[in-house]
Amino acid sequence: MKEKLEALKENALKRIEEAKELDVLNDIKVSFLGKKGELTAILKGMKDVSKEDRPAVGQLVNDTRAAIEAALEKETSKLQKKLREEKLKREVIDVTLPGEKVKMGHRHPNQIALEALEEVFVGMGYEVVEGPEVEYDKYNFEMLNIPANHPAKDEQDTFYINSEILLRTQTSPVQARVMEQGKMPIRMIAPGRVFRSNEVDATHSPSFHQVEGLVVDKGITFSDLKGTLQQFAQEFFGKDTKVKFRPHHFPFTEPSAEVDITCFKCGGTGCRMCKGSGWIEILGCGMVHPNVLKNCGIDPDEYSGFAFGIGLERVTLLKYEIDDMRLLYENDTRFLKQF
Ligand code: 2U9
Repeated sequence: MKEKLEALKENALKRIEEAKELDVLNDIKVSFLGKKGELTAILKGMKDVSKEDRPAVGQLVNDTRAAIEAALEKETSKLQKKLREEKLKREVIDVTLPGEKVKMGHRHPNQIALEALEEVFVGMGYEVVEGPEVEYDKYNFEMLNIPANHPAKDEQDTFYINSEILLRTQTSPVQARVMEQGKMPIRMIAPGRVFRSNEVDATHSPSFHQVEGLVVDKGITFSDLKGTLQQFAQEFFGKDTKVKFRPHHFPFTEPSAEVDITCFKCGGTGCRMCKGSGWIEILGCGMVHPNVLKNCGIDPDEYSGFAFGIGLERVTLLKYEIDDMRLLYENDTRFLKQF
């Protein structure tokens, strides 16, 4: 028995020493110490050992097991250390290599123009308010004094979801919703995406952006509107900019006007930018129609207000002298990063 155990130990230690992989060490452990292992088999034979030899043989079995276990543990940690070192060597990082360039995004020219525009109006005490792009006919047309037979309501011009719901054609419904809440005074701008069934060309798109403004308080007059827009034009296009109000018609304002500014390129003498006229049209405006005030629950005998609408793409194209609106929607970074 003693010789058998000695031979077994020697064999085990030799195999452990020769093992080059953790899996092999595990196989050795199973084949000697496992349930069906060689040492376990010897233990089972203890019943044949005489009573007086049993303690000594038992001790020998335990010593053999301990020796094999110790050798396994030592070799396992040796192999683990070796594998770790090899892995570290393999994964060594050359910190002197040039890094990969992180591609940075860029604000869209529309967004740059919008932020500049917001800054002007926030500076005058206006709030920036946003609203839903999918609207009720009621807020987009009815409350704004746009009658059912108005051409803007034609399916050729407006994207309808159903007879009551549509994609807003202007951001005016945002103002209608604010007025409806009845908190006076109101001094707000409503920027956002609007939709019209337009064919795509250099100056039109089925989806574009507007910034509309609204002021409602006691005693607001057309002079307030003129002064406000004059201030805006000077801050946004340059301090020498002059404004001109031309009578116009909108269903939601009365009186209404279109506003031209002196050409910021030639200063008003006439150039390619202003098509020789010296003036550039930039927005529409007017005094809020009494019907609109009434529709939104405001007493027109007590309150008055002015409103204006700016096509964001239009001022972006002007500000950066871009000659085709489609460039704003193509998201070509070679174009976008110029601004
Ligand atoms: C309320 C009452 C009145 C908003 C206004 C305009 C004039 C205007 C155009 C600008 C460029 C449309 O996108 S565009 O072609 N808009 O000329 N918009 S007054 O008037 C309002 C708004 C809300 C409650």
